[in-house]
Amino acid sequence: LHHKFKIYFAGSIRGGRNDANVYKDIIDYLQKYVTVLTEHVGLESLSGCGEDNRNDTWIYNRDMDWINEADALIAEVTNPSLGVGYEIGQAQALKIPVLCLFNKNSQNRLSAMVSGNQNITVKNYQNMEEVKLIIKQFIYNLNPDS
Ligand code: 6IA
Repeated sequence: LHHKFKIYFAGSIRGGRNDANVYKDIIDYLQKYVTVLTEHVGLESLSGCGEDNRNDTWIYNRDMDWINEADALIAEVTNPSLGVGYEIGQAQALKIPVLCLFNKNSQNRLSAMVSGNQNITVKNYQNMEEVKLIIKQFIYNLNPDS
């Protein structure tokens, strides 16, 4: 694991910010080992309307550039989000490895467009300790030499 490794972290913004604290914990953990391109996703100050001083075209273009640059995409998918689903599809089209994390204590059911996709890794978790182990294994599998 090394900091040159770039991770695009995806989590719901306009889809709802109920799990923003979880995104922040995941980003904090990732940043010990790798570069996270999207640390704003974990900002508690980012409301459901988000970075309102920037327009949506700018946000879309920047995020697509970052996905292009990323070595892998990790998405927290418990709270449904159109943007996160779109990013997962885009990463997959670019053949970038994708890990999706789903809290199995949630009442939500994960979209079959994610859970049924054999090309991406979907892991259920119950707590941050499990998330950390899953992430460590995923990154290690991508880059066992580091
Ligand atoms: O549909 P959603 O808003 O839930 O999509 C969330 C996903 O799209 C995240 O993983 C982000 O990477 C991306 N995304 C959505 N909105 C933004 C944003 N500003 N800044 C950066 N990435 C974003 C918020 C825009 C806004 C609410 C003015």
